[in-house]
Amino acid sequence: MNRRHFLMKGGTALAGLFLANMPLSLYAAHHEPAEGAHKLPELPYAYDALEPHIDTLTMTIHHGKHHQGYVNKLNAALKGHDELMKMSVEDLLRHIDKVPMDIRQAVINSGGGHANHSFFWKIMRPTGGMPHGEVADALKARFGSLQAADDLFDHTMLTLFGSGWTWLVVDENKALQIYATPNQDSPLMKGHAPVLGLDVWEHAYYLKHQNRRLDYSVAWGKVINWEQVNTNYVEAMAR
Ligand code: MN3
Repeated sequence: MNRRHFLMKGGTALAGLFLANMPLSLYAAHHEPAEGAHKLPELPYAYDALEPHIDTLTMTIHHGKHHQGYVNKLNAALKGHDELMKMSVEDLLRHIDKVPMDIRQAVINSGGGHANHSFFWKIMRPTGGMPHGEVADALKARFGSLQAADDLFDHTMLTLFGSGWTWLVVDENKALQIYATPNQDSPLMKGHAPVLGLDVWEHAYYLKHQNRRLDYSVAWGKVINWEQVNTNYVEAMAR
């Protein structure tokens, strides 16, 4: 078997080299601002910064249209619920059983979409890198090796039917788990803390990779911000 080393593929700083010469303003300038407490976070890098691994047009639409859409729908769902509107989206999801039934599924979908994407942008960066620190040690201890963790993550991602996410989380017993969730369901709803997550909706990869989900995961493996992933792990263990 040809092993792909998705978690172990060091990144390369090729940002910008393959920048398509396209009018970004056509996409970026037309965000509809959300009415309400929740806002679209700025990306911590430019739309073209993850090229050639994650392409500029995908990033532009994914952040400016899809993520903005989740923010807008979350604000719309919470309209008139002033106490809920004051809560962070993470706390809403952690306490989803307290959200009234008539808006609960909307908060799961749109709040989950907002939280998941806000998390996702932060665990990528142009220079990628290799797993290191406490999270690398924990992956080896839990799954036997980084390769075994990599294999399980890819298998979980490839066998997810339909749209959803693949996660590495710290569970309620402070143990690492790898699993998939459907749609925009957040691990926060189970009391789990996300450490690493991959968006496996087609909008995340179809423009560049079409139906080749595995190619997408390999490309993504080159732009993982392992500093942030390690921070996520350390903070989850300290909670
Ligand atoms: Mn997405």
